[in-house]
Amino acid sequence: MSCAVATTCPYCGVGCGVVATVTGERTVQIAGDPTHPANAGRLCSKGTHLGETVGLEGRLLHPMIGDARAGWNEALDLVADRFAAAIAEHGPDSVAFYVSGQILTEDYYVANKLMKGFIGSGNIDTNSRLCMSSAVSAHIRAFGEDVVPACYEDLDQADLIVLVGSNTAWCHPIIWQRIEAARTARGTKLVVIDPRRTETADMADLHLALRPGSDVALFNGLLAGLQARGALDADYMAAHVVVPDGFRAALAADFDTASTAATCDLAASDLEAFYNLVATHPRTVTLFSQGVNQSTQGTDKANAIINVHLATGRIGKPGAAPFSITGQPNAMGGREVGGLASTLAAHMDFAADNVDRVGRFWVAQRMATTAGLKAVDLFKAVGDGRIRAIWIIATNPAVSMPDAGAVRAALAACPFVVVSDVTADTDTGRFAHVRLPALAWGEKDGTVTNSERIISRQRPFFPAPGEARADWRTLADVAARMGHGEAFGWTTPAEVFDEHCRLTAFENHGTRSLNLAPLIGLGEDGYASLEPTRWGQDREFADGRFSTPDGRARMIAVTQAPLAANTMTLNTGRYRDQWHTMSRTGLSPRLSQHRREPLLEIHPDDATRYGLVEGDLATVETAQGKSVFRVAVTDAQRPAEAFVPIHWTDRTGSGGRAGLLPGGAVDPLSGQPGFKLTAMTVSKLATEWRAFLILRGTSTVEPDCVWWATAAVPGGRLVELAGDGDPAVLETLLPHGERMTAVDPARGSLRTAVLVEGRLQGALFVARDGSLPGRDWLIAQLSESVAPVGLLAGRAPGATVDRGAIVCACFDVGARTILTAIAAQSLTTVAEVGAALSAGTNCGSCRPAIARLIAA
Ligand SMILES: Nc1nc2c(c(=O)[nH]1)N[C@H]1C(S)=C(S)[C@@H](COP(=O)(O)OP(=O)(O)OC[C@H]3O[C@@H](n4cnc5c(=O)[nH]c(N)nc54)[C@H](O)[C@@H]3O)O[C@H]1N2
Ligand SMILES: Nc1nc2c(c(=O)[nH]1)N[C@H]1C(S)=C(S)[C@@H](COP(=O)(O)OP(=O)(O)OC[C@H]3O[C@@H](n4cnc5c(=O)[nH]c(N)nc54)[C@H](O)[C@@H]3O)O[C@H]1N2
Ligand code: SF4
Ligand SMILES: [Mo]
Repeated sequence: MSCAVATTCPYCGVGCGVVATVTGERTVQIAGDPTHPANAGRLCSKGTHLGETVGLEGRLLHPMIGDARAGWNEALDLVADRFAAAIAEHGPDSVAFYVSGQILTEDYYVANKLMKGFIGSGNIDTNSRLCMSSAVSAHIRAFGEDVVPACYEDLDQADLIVLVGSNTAWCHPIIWQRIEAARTARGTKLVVIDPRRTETADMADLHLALRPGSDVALFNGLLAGLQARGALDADYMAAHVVVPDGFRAALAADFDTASTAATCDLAASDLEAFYNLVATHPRTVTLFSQGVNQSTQGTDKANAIINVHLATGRIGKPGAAPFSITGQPNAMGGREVGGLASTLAAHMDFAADNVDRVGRFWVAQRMATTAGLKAVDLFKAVGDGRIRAIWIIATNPAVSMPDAGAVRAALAACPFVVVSDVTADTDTGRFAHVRLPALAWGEKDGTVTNSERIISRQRPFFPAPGEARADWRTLADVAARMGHGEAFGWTTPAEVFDEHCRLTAFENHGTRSLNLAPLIGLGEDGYASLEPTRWGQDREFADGRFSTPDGRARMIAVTQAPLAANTMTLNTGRYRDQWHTMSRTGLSPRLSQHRREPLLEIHPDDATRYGLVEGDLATVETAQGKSVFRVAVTDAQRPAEAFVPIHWTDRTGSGGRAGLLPGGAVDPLSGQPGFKLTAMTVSKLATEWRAFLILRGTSTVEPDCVWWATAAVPGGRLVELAGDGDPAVLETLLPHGERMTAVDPARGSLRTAVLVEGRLQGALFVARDGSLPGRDWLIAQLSESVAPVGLLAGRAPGATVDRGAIVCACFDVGARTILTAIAAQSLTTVAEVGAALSAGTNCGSCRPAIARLIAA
């Protein structure tokens, strides 16, 4: 028997509806939910391949104390005792929670209530600090409340979309598809502002590859350019906005196009084109994400963008809004419950009347009265011993925090570390004294809120595996053991949700836009059948009233911070088909095909300067640390600027560790780290040999050599390696079986394959002159029942070329295949390539890449 369950994708903040149909014990068929307003049935590559990530391999299924399995009672007693002891001895601020935009609203609510109402500290922060806290600060400064005014329909209705610091085609692909549709349907113009020529930028009408960090200058310049063109809305400002004295005069005096062009390192003509586009398109949406937020001037950048919308009255109207897009599936839900150290609860801050109000609602025993430590400061406090017990839930800070080496040292020195996760072996989990197994997507039950304020249900379709439990329940059990059983006595997530809704409505009187009164009293049945529901208006502030005491928005006078002198700088970010520290996407062979290794992307001039060629290994070093990456030379980078991905961990490679590199400098208002701009040096790493290893099955290896990186492939794993000395030691990594070996001393090559009953179990190919065959044909032999003769040639008899790097993950189509078809069949459009090869016709995530191949 199988039945379809409507749930929500666990990856990005687009919040797509998913229909899951269970087909076996741990197997499920995934489809987009045609009735969900966020995606209307579409899914990107990550959503499409969710079914490949729900197996139980690698799951944490039992509580662990140290390396020993423990019972829940024993583990929960220990956590409660150690937290209580630290609080008794050193006060409430000696403990902390570090949580995540990937837990459900119900989990978040319980964690926040426990820390701020019963432990009595503000020390609960979240990975959302690293993600969109600058947008939160900017919203509060401009609107008086952290409210995203827009909805996705605004993208369908805009005539101009400006993407700032957002690689939308890769990171929010279903929003990207809506943008593509709007361009087709109504000719919407697209401007992309990003120092890199991403696949998103490649598709734009205008790409402004600005100097990193210069966004404030750019948007101040835009405002001045609009003023000069008479494109500001004086009536709107007079009625609804507080404009600082002298602000407009200063704009006219300080921002001529030539000086803005110089600051931003852009052509004046491109700036004029940008100003003209904005001046002539009242329906403008400015969508922004990490190129704005993850900056030591992130809040100012966001306010510079919002200023433009306030000055033109382009807010609260169809197709017109500043739109901060969220990264994680429930980043927004976390903001709603108030799970950031700098907020209290339900869009209230730590003002005395709010502390009193929330305290009465919770019947709190010990209210926090001031904000707690923000993530970077919080881990510093762990490091210097002020925090003596920390509970980390659904995030991997040993990888994802800036200066992750210092975070590791802090965790290693901390007297008591608890980690709640779904994965048994994570880089952070290795520092835990206690590990608690959580329910994963497909098992957990609750709500999430997406970027456009739509609350959707995540519904379970698998039973809880092993002894895994919902995070909210684990938190409530610990609260009960600390003596707060009554306040934490819910029996279902519906009861937690109801309490959260009641707090948002409590003594609200229209002072907070966030008011979930319509969702109070749903009961178990109403909660079970809850349809996606947006809170607030479709367009907030449509009436021109903001959440400030006088109802007016605030324009903020922001000035461009000085930009550092000319050194090589490092930018970090995401790959299309991987999610963060790869604990789930890394399990999917299809998703792993897009980029199998962590690459250092650098401009050809820099490659020449540092003596690097495509495929070399290079060490990137910053003041904080160093790590090794594979070199990819590309003119999509500006000179003297390099890019690396954030996804690789100690579990997936010895290099590629982006988190070790950025420093701990943060935005002074939001506390968000400046992940995108770090001074770096680079040097070639020469090794005596290169190798790759193919292994059947999912077991992982952590080889001892200069460099390695591993990826899931169909039927097994691929490991790329490089090292010095005798490579024969690598043969110990091969499984047992019948061995075939070929050695070519002249070329310094060694090739070994292991067969069992004729089936390939593993293969090791080593070369000293760099001449290794393509991997794909050998990987395909893992799926054959009999390995072919001539296996050690590494390619099919007679074959000379492989299909190239995989472009379309859904239909497994490589770049060479696409290029050959384009040439042979004279294909000129993405649609024609789709008709010929199917590539790009399912999730659509690879369409920008196909367009680039056609252009080439
Ligand atoms: N495939 C995939 N999708 C994801 C995620 C994932 O891990 N993988 N994670 C999700 C999460 S949590 C988040 S937060 C989002 C992030 O989504 P995005 O913000 O789109 O992703 P990033 O790659 O971090 O950075 C975006 C761009 O900012 C640019 N940038 C760097 N510095 C500057 C600057 O000074 N000014 C400007 N204007 N741009 C700059 C970078 O070059 C980069 O291309 O993605 C979400 N979606
Ligand atoms: N250099 C650099 N660093 C960055 C960024 C960058 O652009 N550059 N981006 C930052 C941003 S925006 C983000 S959002 C962070 C993301 O960084 P992290 O939050 O550290 O990354 P994830 O891999 O998503 O970690 C989630 C963990 O939670 C587990 N998990 C999943 N679901 C559940 C659940 O329901 N319950 C529990 N208990 N565990 C669960 C997963 O197994 C995984 O171990 O990285 C930040 N770090
Ligand atoms: S865009 Fe992709 S990753 Fe994001 S919610 Fe939708 S299907 Fe999931
Ligand atoms: Mo994020």
